[in-house]
Amino acid sequence: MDHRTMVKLSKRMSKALRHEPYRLGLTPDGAGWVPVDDLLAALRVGRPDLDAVVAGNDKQRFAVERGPDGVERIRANQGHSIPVELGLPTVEPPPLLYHGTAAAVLDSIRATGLHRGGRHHVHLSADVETARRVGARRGGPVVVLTVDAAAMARDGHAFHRSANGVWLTDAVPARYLSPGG
Ligand code: HQG
Repeated sequence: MDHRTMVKLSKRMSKALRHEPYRLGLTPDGAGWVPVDDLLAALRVGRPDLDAVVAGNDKQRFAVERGPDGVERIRANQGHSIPVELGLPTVEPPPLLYHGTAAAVLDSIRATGLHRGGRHHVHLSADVETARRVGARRGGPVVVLTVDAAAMARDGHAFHRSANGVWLTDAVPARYLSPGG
């Protein structure tokens, strides 16, 4: 499969597993898993293509495993808007984390902090380069904010790390943010 086709299928899989499973007749369990065969049927794709996307995905967005019932299942590692409980443990974050976003929303973030919007968590990156890439998805000028994760953890904010290395927290009050990364 060429790169473009792979990205297209990855986006369809993300949409199906994170945002619109019900529209496709899929019913994820409480932790977001659906049988691989159901996803293949819903998206009308073959197993080799799905495997190629899971294995070759630049951000390791998907996990495939055999469930307790012996059925192979798949879920998105993060980024859901449907209600799921990923069961990620609370972990100690590194002292600093980063958030890349559009320069246009900087004033709003300064005023009210980072909100999770339609997703379950605010997404933070472990390094500046990744944060810059995330912000660049919006088009236009990018800003990278530094998050004082150590202070947040000290103050009782919980952090989780998704299977693909994205740092997740409920919200980041403005006082923990500083411009630049
Ligand atoms: C912004 C991709 C105004 C926030 C990425 C962001 C990530 C505010 C947008 C993952 C705000 C939400 C998530 C406030 C937050 N005022 N704007 N107070 N608080 N925002 O897409 O972090 O490719 O839900 O800055 O790599 O951009 O999908 O979050 O711009 O890991 O796997 O509200 O999505 O992963 O946008 O990206 P998003 P995000 P995938």
